[in-house]
Amino acid sequence: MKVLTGEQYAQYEAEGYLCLPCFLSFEWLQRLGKAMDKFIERSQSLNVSSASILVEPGHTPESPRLRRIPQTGAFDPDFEAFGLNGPIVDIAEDLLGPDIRLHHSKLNFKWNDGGEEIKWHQDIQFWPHSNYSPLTIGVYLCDVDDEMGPMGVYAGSQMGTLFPLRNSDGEWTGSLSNDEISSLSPEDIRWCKGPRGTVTVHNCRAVHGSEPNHSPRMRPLLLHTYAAGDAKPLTDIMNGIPFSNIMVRGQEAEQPRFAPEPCPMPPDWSKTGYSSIFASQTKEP
Ligand SMILES: O=C(O)CCC(=O)C(=O)O
Repeated sequence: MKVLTGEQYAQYEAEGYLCLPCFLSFEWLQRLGKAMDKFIERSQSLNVSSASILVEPGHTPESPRLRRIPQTGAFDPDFEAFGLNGPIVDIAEDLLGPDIRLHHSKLNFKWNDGGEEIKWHQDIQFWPHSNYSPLTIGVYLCDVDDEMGPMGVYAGSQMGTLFPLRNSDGEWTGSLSNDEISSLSPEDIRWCKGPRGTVTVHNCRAVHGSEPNHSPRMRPLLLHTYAAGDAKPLTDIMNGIPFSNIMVRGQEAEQPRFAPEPCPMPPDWSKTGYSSIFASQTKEP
């Protein structure tokens, strides 16, 4: 093991998530904080979203409301270095083994005074792979408390049902229905929060989400999804997208490994393009 303890590994296997308070070094937090600040500054010349900065409805140059930086490493060298070989890649190696692909990355801001909810969902149906190794590692770039919409995970849900993320008419919603949520036990929810530099890990099958941020403080969460080298993506959602689908350690497997349990598929986004979980969950274009 490079950075995790045996106990942490066992917890991830059993519960499908980890929350590691103050995992990141001060030096990394400085570098990532400066990178984040540059995007906030740049957003002050934008009226609408750009390729590198997605803004919330209500954003103005004078009063920025950032929603997300997609493909972080494509737009900033410190984000790039972090995703390719930062300390979170050691966490990925402990959990996935030596062969690791970065599937994608993003910085979710959840701006203060109303930053949006992310409804309960599982990730793998957005981008099915041949097996269920993919996991997402998050880093809070500010202190995060209960009021700020921390990410919540249903512990153990990675071993349960894979929900279709569609409504009763079969339309894609990108989230669990109320009936599906009520099949889960609320006492299993773990809210992942902590000081700046706290790291979260969740498996691609784990049911997770977060509430709106009504606090006066924004909640930036830098997210990277990694998969084992033998997990083959089954859709082309990330094809041609910079800083996505790249091996960061070891070798791609010559033969993918297929898990026996089938995965519900998302809509065919090959013509329209995929925009974001926010669009899926709110029917924004
Ligand atoms: O930003 C969050 O709170 C959760 C992010 C998430 O669930 C996702 O992007 O899949």
